[in-house]
Amino acid sequence: FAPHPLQLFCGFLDSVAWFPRKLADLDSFADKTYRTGQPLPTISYTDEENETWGAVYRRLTAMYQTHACREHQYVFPLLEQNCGYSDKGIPQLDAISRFLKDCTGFTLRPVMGLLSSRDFLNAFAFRVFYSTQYIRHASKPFYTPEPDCCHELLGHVPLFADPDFADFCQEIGLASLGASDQDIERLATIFWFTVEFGLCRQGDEIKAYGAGLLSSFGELEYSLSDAPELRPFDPAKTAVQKYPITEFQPVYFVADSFKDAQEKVRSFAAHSMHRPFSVRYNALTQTIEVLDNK
Ligand code: HBI
Ligand code: FE
Repeated sequence: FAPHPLQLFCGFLDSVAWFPRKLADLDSFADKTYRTGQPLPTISYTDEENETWGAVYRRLTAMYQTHACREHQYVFPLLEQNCGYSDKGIPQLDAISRFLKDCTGFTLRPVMGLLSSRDFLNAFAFRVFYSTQYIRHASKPFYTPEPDCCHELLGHVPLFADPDFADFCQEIGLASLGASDQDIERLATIFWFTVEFGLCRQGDEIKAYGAGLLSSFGELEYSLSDAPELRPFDPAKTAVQKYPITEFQPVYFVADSFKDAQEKVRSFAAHSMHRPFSVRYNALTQTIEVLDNK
């Protein structure tokens, strides 16, 4: 056989963890719910599930005008116009994924539960987000310990439609390809304090952009009160900050902008991570190019 162009010899790849180099490689992750190219499954939600969604939707959207960053506020009405977002029922992943693809090239894949940090972060290198489709139990509409569709669709999705935020997420994903276990841990912590619980400076104000905040009315209120400690986002420091996972965060990190945060993560990956090569995403072929020029 002639070798496939992606299989050409790269000696240093033997020394790092396997990573996806083309989009369809994501199909080999542990969760085999979905294969590249398939339509996204449409779910029939029960009346009770749609009512839980409606209660969460009304409560959170009432806070977005005062608490959410401007990018989230800009995109949200577009999701109502284009993707069926409303308090009447849970919107479907297929329409949302097609909308995001038009905005920033992001696409969604369905997933049954938590992936490993490595698999979950690696997918961001391809602008792919793994979204759960189930919803929290109706008995506790304002609490969930695990991601559910309220968290994914109200917290994460709006920001993936913003070009600078999409670039920022992909930068974390690219840094995670072939990273050591210790570096994956550091990137997962950066992810936690940005994509999940990030605050950002907008003019004279601080606003929320993290999905964990934008999907929890209690913590959204708390995060912008006087109670928590705020520190400037700095990847080297943020990456080693300890955090609780079942209580409100005592510390939040504030980004100056998504562009600035992306630049900082890029520099962190180049100088503070231990990888014998660098990578680049080729959007035309949807493949990762491995560069031997570290
Ligand atoms: N898997 N499906 C899914 N959703 C997440 O939000 C998620 C995950 N795996 C790991 C993870 N989040 C984070 O805790 C970080 O490790 C990236
Ligand atoms: Fe999340």
